[in-house]
Amino acid sequence: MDQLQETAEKIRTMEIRGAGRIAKAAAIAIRDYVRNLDAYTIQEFDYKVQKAAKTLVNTRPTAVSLPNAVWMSVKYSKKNVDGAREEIINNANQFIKQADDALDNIGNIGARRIQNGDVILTHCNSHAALSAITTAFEHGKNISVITTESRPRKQGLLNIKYLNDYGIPTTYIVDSAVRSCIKDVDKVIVGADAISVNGALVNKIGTSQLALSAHEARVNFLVAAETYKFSPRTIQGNLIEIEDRPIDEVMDPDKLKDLPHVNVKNPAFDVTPAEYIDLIVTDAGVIPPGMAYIIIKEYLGWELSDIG
Ligand code: RI2
Repeated sequence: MDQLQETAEKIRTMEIRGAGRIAKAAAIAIRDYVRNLDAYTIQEFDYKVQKAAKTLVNTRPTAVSLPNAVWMSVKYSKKNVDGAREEIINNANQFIKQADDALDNIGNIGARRIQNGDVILTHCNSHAALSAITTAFEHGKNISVITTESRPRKQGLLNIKYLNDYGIPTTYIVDSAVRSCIKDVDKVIVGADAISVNGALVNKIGTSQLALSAHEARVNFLVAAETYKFSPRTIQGNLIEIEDRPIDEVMDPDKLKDLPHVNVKNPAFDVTPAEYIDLIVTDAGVIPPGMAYIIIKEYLGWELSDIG
């Protein structure tokens, strides 16, 4: 369990971050845990697997990719320990491959939506959004990017390093500069931590303000999201929990000592309603947000709506 606990801690502290990457890290952790798990009975095996799964799922509450990856991995039908072990290892490996393939597919499908000469605005650091952007560039499209800083953790710094390595011209702006820059933008492309059955997007805090600005300026707003980022539980009316992160990500708590009337909030995500989203680029193809239910039904299934 030590290694699994270590991965869980890295996800919780965001040493491993990004909705896709935490899902993959969790699938690897559960696979490796199960591989060496000692259990005399299937009941003991099941108890330990469920406990390990919950340890991973409870690290971050918002990105639905995490419970989807874990619950897709730990399902088994065999009634003996070795059979169940093998099934879980196979499921996890399948998920890991699916996650890698999904990023490539999103790159190719998303790149077709990007035109030569486009200026693309992105927010936070999304591998899925960057896959579409860098693939378009590799296909010879002459594009440039504007990236927000993405306070408080400044994931925009990851974007400028990554895009610079590709040789893609990139401009770095503070989050509050979005509205003044939106007139220069052809498309917004962001990632997703979760997409609900009604097509609403949960993504890094600031995404919904960006979507409002894009809507006002009639700039297309695209979301790049693997099918496993759709939330089956929202079919049953469950809301997606928004993670509140520690305030020391925003400011030094010592500065508050002499300010007894001041409170600091640090919500990590916000919700962008479906009406501000033009398209969702998934690994299964491009959909309007109103088709989110189809993705959940076809690619995730009802089973996950009870647990995931
Ligand atoms: P990919 C991130 O969450 C950002 O909100 C980003 O847009 C989203 O995950 C998707 O990222 P955080 O872990 O899976 O930085 O596309 O809180 O890489």
